[in-house]
Amino acid sequence: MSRRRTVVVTLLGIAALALPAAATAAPPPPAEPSAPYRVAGFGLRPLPELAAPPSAGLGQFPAGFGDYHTYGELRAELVALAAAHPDVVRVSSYGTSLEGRALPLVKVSDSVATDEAEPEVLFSCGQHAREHLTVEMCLHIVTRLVEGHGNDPALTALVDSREVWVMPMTNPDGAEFDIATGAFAQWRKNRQPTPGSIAIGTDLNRNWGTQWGCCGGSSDSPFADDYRGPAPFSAPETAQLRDWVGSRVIGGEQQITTHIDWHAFSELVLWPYGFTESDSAPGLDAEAAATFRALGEAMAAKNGYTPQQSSDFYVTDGTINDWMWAEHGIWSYTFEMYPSSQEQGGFYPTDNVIGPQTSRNDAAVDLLLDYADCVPRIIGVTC
Ligand code: 0X9
Ligand code: CA
Ligand code: CA
Ligand code: ZN
Repeated sequence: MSRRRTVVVTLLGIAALALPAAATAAPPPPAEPSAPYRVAGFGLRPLPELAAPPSAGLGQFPAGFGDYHTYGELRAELVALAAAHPDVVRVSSYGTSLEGRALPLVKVSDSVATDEAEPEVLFSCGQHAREHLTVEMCLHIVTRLVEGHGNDPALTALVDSREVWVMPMTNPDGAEFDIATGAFAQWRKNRQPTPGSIAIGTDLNRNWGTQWGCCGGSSDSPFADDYRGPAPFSAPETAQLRDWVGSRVIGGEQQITTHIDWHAFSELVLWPYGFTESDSAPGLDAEAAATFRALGEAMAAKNGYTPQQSSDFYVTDGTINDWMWAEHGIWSYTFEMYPSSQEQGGFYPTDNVIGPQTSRNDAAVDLLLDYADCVPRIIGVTC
C-alpha cells in the first residue's frame, strides 16, 4: 500500500455538499469529422461550451498556486492556442465526465485535420485529481510542440512526422472538486457515487479492465482511495478513454505506439506490468520487458527520475499502463513527477515549480516521440 495514500473519508460528507449538481448544457452541434475519422467510425466532437457551472466555492487555486490551470482556464488556453495555430493543433473531446464536463482532447501534427500515416503518440494527465502538476505537464507538451513547430528544427521534424494526442485532464470532476472550496481537498478519485454506498469516487487508475482487482493492488471498499469501482470500466472517464483508444485501431492496426500517463509524485519512470512482480508474464515476453526497460532507462537518464518496473514501486491492478500494453500493444509508461518527497510539497508543490519541473521532461518526451516509429530498435530489434 502506498505510503502516500491518505484517508479522505472524513471529508466526504461536508465536501460533497459544496459541489453543485451537474448542469445540463445544450448539446453541442454535431462535429464534422474529417474523412479518415469517419472511416474509423469515430466522430470527433468539438469541445463544447463550458458544460458545467463554476463550483459553489471559490473554484480557484489558493494563493501560491495561481499559475495552475482550472478546468475552465485549461479550456480557454487550448482554444486560444488552436485559434493561433489552426494548422498544427486541433482541440476536441473524447467524451463527457460523470458531472457533464467535456473531456478535452488535443491533437498536434502537421496537416492536423488529416489522419496521416504517421506513428501516433498519446499523453494523458490528471487521472488523479490532486496531481495538478500533471495537467501542467500536458499543457506544456502541447504548447512546446506547437510553438516549436516552424521555429526549432528538431521539434518541427517531430511534429511533422508524428501525430501527437494529448488528454490534459482525464478526471476534470475530481480536479475541480479538489479546488472547489479554496483549500485543497486532497482528492484523488473521480466523483462517481457507488450504488449501495454513501461513499463517493472510483480510483480511475484501478478501474481498467486488465487484471482488474486480481492481485491485492486495489481496494473493494468504496471508501478507499484506491477503490477499483464495482466493475471494470464502471467509470465513464475510463470507459470513454478506452473507447477512444479503440477507435485508433484502423485496418486492424493500433495507430498509437507509445504513451505516457502522467502522475505525481516520487520522480519515477514506471513500466508494465504493475499487477505482478514478475518481469515477464502472459503478453509480456522477455524481449518486450527488455525493450520497456531500455526506453524507460533512456528516458530516466534525461530527466533524472528513477526507472523501474511498476510493481517494484508497489503492486497495482487495473491500471491504465497494463491495459494499454495487454490490449493494444502500446508501449505505455507512467511518469511520477516532482517532488521526490512529501517534505518538498507532496501532491501540492507551489506554482513556481511548474516551469522547471515540466521542461525537465522535454528530452524524455522527445525520446518517446522519436522511438514511436519502432520502440524495439532501442535494443537493436527491427520492426
Ligand atoms: O498508484 C498509482 O496509480 C500511481 N501512483 S500515484 O501516487 N500517482 O497514485 C502509480 C501507478 C503506476 N503503476 C504501478 N505502480 N503499478
Ligand atoms: Ca501529420
Ligand atoms: Ca494516423
Ligand atoms: Zn497518480
